[in-house]
Amino acid sequence: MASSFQDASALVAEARRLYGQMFGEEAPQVAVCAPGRVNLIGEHTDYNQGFVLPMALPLVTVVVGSRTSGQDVTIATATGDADEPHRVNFSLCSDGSTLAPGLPSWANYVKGVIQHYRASPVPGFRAVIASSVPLGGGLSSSASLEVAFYTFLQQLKPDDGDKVSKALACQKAEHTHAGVPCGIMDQFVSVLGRESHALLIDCRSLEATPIPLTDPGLVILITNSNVKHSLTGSEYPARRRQCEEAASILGKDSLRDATMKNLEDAKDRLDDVTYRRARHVIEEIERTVQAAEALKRGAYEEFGKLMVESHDSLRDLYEVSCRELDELVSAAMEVEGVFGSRMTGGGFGGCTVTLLQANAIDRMILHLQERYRGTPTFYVTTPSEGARVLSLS
Ligand code: GAF
Repeated sequence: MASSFQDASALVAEARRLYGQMFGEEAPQVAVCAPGRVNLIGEHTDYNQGFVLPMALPLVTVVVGSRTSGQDVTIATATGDADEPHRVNFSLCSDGSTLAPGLPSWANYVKGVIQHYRASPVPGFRAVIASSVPLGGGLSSSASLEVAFYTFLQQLKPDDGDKVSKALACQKAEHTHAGVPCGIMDQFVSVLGRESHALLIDCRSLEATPIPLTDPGLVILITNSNVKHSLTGSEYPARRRQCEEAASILGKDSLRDATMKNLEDAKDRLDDVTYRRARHVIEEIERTVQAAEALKRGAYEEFGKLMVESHDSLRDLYEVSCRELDELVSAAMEVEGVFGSRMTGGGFGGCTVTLLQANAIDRMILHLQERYRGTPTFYVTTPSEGARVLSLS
């Protein structure tokens, strides 16, 4: 059966308990949360200024805490990796070296957000993190942590920016403090996600079109392969470089401006790998726009077909899938009532997303459990709201 997960109020209760243990009787002043995301289609297109179609999840990262009078920061996490300390202290009043990335690695996301916060300097604080977003599962646990902390800092000392500048600051934190040259998708949807809607995001203009996803006959199933995914290796930056190289050979600012005709005309000047990377991006941008149109019309068969094309392209041209994700997608496509399935997020492990008829959900989960050689986790999910302040009463 699908996994149950703690909702935001259960996570707040958990974080408050830990806060009480760490800081005595004093109650936290602020509670906020920010969601993880699942991307329905449009993979590795965001840093090429293309389109993406993600939705925010009910899986969230919660931060509770209080402003303090000094310039010291103490943060604890209820949900970090077992092999790293769950608590960190640092001071804000130094030469800045305490905000340099270091260990524990989860604290780097927080340090990055402090560094790029638009109303710096930030005051000292105490905070506790609790999250239901699986770590390294390709559902943007890191973006949800960044955006949750930014939202927390806004409660301590308001900034003057809009929501898009908030997403951009969190993206910068990921670049400078996690070393991942990511696009804007994850932070954007974690800030601006809308309940009952997916967002078609134009990653060049940073405008988003909400697309309703409320059909009770439709289910979105996330399957975590439980193969840990990490974008901090060299593969993600390498893909980004290959795309930039292809755009430059085509004489374009980005692959968003390139057509398949441009690519075919320049084929002799590109090596095979660069050609395949560029082809994935150019076709995936087109697929994403078509998929958004199909979703608006309720044309789920068409949407599903585009999802499978996207997966095949990520597997064969972009080479970011893995055996486990391929196995899950193939197995999902064998079930009656499925519309489409694909890997989601950066790749190299993590999750698949599957669109299916609501009445097919039980047989889908049973089938995947039977066919997948690993141990999957399932989330039946709906589009949720972006980052928000929570009640402490
Ligand atoms: C990761 C990145 F953080 C995103 O910006 C995006 O590039 C995605 O991989 C692939 O579509 O989640």
